[in-house]
Amino acid sequence: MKLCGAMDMKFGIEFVPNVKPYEIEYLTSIAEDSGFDSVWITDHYNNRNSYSILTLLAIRTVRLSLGVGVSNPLTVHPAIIASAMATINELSMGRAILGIAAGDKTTLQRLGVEWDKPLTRVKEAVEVIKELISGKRVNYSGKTIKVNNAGLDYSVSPYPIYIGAQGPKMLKLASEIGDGVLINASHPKDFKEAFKCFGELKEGFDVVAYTSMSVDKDREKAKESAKIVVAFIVAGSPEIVLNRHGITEKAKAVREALNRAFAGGSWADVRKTVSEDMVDTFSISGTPEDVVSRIEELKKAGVTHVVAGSPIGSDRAKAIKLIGKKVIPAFS
Ligand code: F42
Repeated sequence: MKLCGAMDMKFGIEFVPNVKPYEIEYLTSIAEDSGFDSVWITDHYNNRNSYSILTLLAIRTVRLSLGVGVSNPLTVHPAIIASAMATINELSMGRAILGIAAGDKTTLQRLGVEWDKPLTRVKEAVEVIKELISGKRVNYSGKTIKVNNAGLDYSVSPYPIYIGAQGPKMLKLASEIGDGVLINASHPKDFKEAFKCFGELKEGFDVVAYTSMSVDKDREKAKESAKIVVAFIVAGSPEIVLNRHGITEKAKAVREALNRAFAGGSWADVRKTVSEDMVDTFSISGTPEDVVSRIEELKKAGVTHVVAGSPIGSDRAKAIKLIGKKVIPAFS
């Protein structure tokens, strides 16, 4: 499977729809003009709706692949996900990619949704979605999903399904049933570990580094801009990942500073707890040359697609253009 404009390394851009839709549209059009291959919209109930934003982008772009990154089958029935993405696929003339995962545990808890059998749910949801988008009527009786003679009553073109995965079992599942995997990581060590979890990979399986990126001609400015995002990643990372990078102790200070900031304290203090090695571990930050060199390492580790996520840069429009001018051409 190839995405539009496929090269040795594909490039995507990620937006969190916590800003006005037309800001995302504007930045996406810059990304399209700058040579990116894909755009991904994150999905959380409290932000603007990801499918609505993708509808706007389907109409206003011509080339980019359009991904939801990611939906989950705990808050939305898989048949609704299948149809929403089929509609985006129709509107964009075949550019849709469904990203699906277990959903963010904390966000789901706010809705009273238990993280009950999330791995099984993702597996069963993907099985049902695949059947539905191949035009079949579906009878399915799984442990978490039941579907009785359900079908989509319009002409549907199948689209690729990527699985968002962090844990070892989810990574294995992604390699078995996905067309690609979205891994929230920026460091080659984390991809080496992920590859140990995969089963045999099918031809064209897309290994996506869903990263935090911060690019600027000024290295210090780029790294400084990444610090708050990196603080959240550090605070949310499991012990096994912190241990892998030797920052378990330092991570405690970051968590404490974040708690203080949420209680009315200072965000400048949060920045102070984020060391340069944390920035280098949990983001791709620096000059375009620094970013190229890190992506070369990721490529060696088996990554085939890099998605640039928050903060992208202190000025996102400028940073997207800089990536298009100095980073993407290095991999063409
Ligand atoms: N979450 C969102 O809500 N919105 C987003 O936009 C979003 C984007 C995103 C992008 C990339 C990415 O990698 C993740 C992203 N996420 C997003 C987070 C995602 O939804 C998940 O929260 C995150 O990937 C963590 O999930 P995980 O892949 O680690 O899987 C969890 C469920 C896990 O614990 N997995 C274990 C493992 O080893 O993989 C397996 C757990 C298991 O075996 N469970 C059994 C089962 O059947 O589910 C039950 C076991 C029992 O004891 O009952």
